[in-house]
Amino acid sequence: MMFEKIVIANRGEIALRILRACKELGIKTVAIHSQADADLLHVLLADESVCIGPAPATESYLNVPAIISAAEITDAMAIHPGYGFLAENAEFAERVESSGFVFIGPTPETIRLMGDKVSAIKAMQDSGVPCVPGSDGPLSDNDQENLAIAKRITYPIIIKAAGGGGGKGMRVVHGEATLLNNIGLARSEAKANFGNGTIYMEKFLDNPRHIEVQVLGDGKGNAIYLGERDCSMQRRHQKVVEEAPAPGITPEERRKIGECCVKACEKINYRGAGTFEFLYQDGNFYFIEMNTRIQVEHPVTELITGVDLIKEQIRIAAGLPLSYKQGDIQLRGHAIECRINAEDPKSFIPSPGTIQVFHAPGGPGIRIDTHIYGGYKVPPFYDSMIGKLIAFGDSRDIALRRMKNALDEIVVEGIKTNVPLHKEIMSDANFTKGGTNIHYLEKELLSKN
Ligand code: MV4
Repeated sequence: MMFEKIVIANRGEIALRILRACKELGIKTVAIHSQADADLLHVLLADESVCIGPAPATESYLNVPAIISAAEITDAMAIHPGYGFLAENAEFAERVESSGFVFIGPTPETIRLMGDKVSAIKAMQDSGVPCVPGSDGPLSDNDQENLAIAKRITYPIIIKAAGGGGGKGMRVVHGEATLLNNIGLARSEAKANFGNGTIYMEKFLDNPRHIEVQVLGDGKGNAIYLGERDCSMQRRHQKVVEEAPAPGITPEERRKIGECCVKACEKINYRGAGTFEFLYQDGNFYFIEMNTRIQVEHPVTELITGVDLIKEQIRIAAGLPLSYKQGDIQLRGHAIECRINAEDPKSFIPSPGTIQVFHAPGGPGIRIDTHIYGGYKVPPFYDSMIGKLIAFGDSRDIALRRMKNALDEIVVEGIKTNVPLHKEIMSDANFTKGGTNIHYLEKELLSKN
């Protein structure tokens, strides 16, 4: 039975994306927003809107009681968290469920299992997903043990926080002399940053690509994979460009790693959309963490599979079966996504303000997921991403050509954006060849300027 009304507990382009999926499914929408976001496009388009607090996210989009109250006073059935904010917060998912609403996402248990990087790795090892050689569990406070683990793994090694992820709380150690001191520092930083001093160790991979696998699970033991995305073009753990499929990955590699992920999903009864993050180096995949949310870059997968991932999330949460069997998933063509940020293209300093002129690019294979419009005021309180420009084509070359043309067409006046950086990336010889690794943008492309 499909929901009648859903609360969209997010803002910006993903809130608009969720609203569009709801409208296609005939579901009424409730837009919650902060006092600074009353002029957001999805707020203007939603059936109902509720102001839940002042601008700061802690007092609005992270304000659990206010979000739950908004669902109660509008008599909604479910809450979609989008990405960021509370999307991977197990306590929020629990509060939503215990308040009588459906959390559109995995169960709180699964969110917690994957939120702890040590238990996530253990779960993956138990179902045969290839992981990075490492400590296979948390580091004890026994110096001799830790020295022996690092020796077995061989240097350089990387120390990570179990409560970390997304690049927070990592330390690379190149030799035995500094290991124990770094373990001590990592443990105290983990405790300070995540309230959890648990740390673990892995072999440090020095030139990996970042490739992630998209999955959908119905929560009843069935799951499918929808190919992979290459997200290696990143700066300080912020993705800039993503694409699907990953250049150079063969159909055989795709099938093998995809089936591994599906087996893991079936074993834990995974419910909803999820992403398995891998490092890819020397022809091998190494699992590093799992994201239990829809991701910013989901459109590139939608374009090469024809699957609407947000609609699937909502259907799964409503207890409906997956719309597809694995055999239905055929990848066609290539998609590239450029994240458009309101920031200075050289300094990356955020550039909020009023958009005087906005002209969206178009033509065959061009999709733009954005909430901005002429006259919209980009607030300074939140993430600087104002949209995603995605180009699809039968080949990577066509997608690339279409992206370059779209970047020449797009007009955003009144604020600075990183469009010039995207033009540079799309014309870069190595990016054009495909397969650049996670260091390329910072070490090669940006260091040239
Ligand atoms: C690594 C690694 C090299 N070796 N683990 C960064 C964020 C989080 N996803 C894990 N990360 C990394 N883990 C091992 N064993 C390098 C990174 C890394 C990275 C990974 C993916 C995308 C961008 C990155 C940027 C810097 C470091």
